[in-house]
Amino acid sequence: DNNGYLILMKKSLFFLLTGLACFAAHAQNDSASSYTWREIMIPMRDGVKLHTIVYTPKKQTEKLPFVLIRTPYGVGTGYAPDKNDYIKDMAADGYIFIAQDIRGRYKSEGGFEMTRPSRNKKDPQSIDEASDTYDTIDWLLKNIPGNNGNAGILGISYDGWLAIIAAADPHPALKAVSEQATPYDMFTNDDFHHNGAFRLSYGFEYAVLTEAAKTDSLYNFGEYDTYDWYLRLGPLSNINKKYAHGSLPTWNNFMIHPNYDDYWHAESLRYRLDYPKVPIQHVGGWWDEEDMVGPQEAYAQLEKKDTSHRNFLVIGPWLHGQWGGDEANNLAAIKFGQPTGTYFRQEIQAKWFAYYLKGKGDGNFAEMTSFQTGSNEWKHYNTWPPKESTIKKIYLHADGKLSFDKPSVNEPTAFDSYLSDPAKPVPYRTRPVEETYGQNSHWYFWLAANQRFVDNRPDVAHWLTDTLTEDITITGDVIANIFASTSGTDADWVVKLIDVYPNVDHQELSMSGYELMINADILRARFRHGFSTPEPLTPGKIEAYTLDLHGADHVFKKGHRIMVQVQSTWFPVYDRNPQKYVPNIYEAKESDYQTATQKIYHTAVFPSCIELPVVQL
Ligand code: PG9
Repeated sequence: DNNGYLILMKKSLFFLLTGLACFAAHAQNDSASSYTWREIMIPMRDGVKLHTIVYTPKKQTEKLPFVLIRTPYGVGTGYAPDKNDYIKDMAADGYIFIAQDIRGRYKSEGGFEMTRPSRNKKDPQSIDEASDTYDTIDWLLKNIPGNNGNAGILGISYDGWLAIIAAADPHPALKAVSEQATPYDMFTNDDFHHNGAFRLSYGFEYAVLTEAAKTDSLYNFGEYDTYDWYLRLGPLSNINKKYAHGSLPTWNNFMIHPNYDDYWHAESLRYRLDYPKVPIQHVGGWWDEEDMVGPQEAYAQLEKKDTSHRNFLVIGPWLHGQWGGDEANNLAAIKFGQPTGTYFRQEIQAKWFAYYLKGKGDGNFAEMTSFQTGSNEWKHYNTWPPKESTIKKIYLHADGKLSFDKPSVNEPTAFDSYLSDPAKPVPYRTRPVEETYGQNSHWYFWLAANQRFVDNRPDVAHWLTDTLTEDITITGDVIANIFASTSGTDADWVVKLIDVYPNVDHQELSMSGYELMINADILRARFRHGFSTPEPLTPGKIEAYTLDLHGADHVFKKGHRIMVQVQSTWFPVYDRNPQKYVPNIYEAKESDYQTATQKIYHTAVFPSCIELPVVQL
């Protein structure tokens, strides 16, 4: 319901802008809290001091471990640890909590650098976020009495990235890490690009948020529906020409690094993670609108070298950070029938830290804990993806049909076609597209929004199964294999896998025919042979495109249908592809943007399909 939306939205905004880490500045005088706090400046190896808040239980009867949260979003407002929904279940066990502003943000000294690259270890004065965490832990062990010699770190999103970076180069006292919604690689996934397609509104607004000032800032668009603003903007170069004037370092880097080059490698976890050096838990949401891919990829990469069983994955039915404070009985309109967020914080997060930092509990954690949607049950897997799933291909057919039968026709006309017009791009969510972190923003839920709002657009193709006569469970990775051609020389392909609810739901009318996206992603076709080697397309040539749609754990229920949608714009979260090949899209001119006729094939030779990891019962 709408009220639920609003409450959740405000909470998410609060989490983001105050960084979840923000325990109480006023807790010192809070007689109802069992924690006191003090504010200190901790010196790093290069002399820069970081603003840090130390929260200690008022009655400490034993030596306690440290739990750190480091954040760019500002510490010092919010609630005491035992009043903060994110960590209150841990606070009940007793820890010394540490909240720190990272370099260059809020009350810390030094300069901020977006997802700062690794330091040069030959230079002892050089710093990065791992060395700042190392120096902080070192200082705490020596200067804060009553500690048990262990430290842990957790955090969501940027704070989660900071946690995994600390684990990549850890202090010996660091014994437990929970990275939650970390970005993995900003060119291939997560906040700034997906498969090379640029996240325009997110990239611009996030650069403003963190780089326009030392504290968080929102851009003043002067209008409510930013879809109009971004469309009127025209070519991307206009951001600097008209508005930012070169003042946002991250935006400037977007403009000069159009391909997957050393700049992107330097900040990517792909090149920074080796093996799990400390026990690490990766936590993510199936509908995380910002960093859904990060925890899945980081887990998969470390798992290859996890010889001592220290690498774990947890994914729930959540939007970005929802597990950090919400009961999460539902995600917008989608109901789970139980408080999945509370369960995570009490049964998974608190127990994880109690075991690794305090030796409490049996340490019997599942390799992968997943909240399976559709069935609405928690599941535990010994491997991820589970070996029990087998790939079944679901194929596109003529007349908008989707089925497990491979197409047998071979007529050259066996395709669906649409005209993609960059002047009228498909909105990624219903308009008005409010500023990402602005008032009343629906940004947070867009991946779980009803896709019916676009399924009858002439520039969105769709295919649909018959009504399912039995449940179909998919657990594992979903991959799209699309055969397509374009009349242009570059293109974007967006593929969505959708659960279509029954036409009429008498119990809950608003869910009738709901089109819930289960997996979706975008590929910028110039990068089909590699993200560092863009290549133009040949007009009319049919090519195979593979899109990793990432993990799912979902039951398409009997009575539902499965839908696939394909489109070539997803605006303004993704910029418009000019559809004419230019060496650098960030330097494209207005006149480079052109319409293109897209064809998606479904013949025996070009059988477009989605690979589903089906669990056979
Ligand atoms: N998604 C945000 C972010 C993380 C890391 C880098 C840039 C952006 C966040 O919510 O913190």
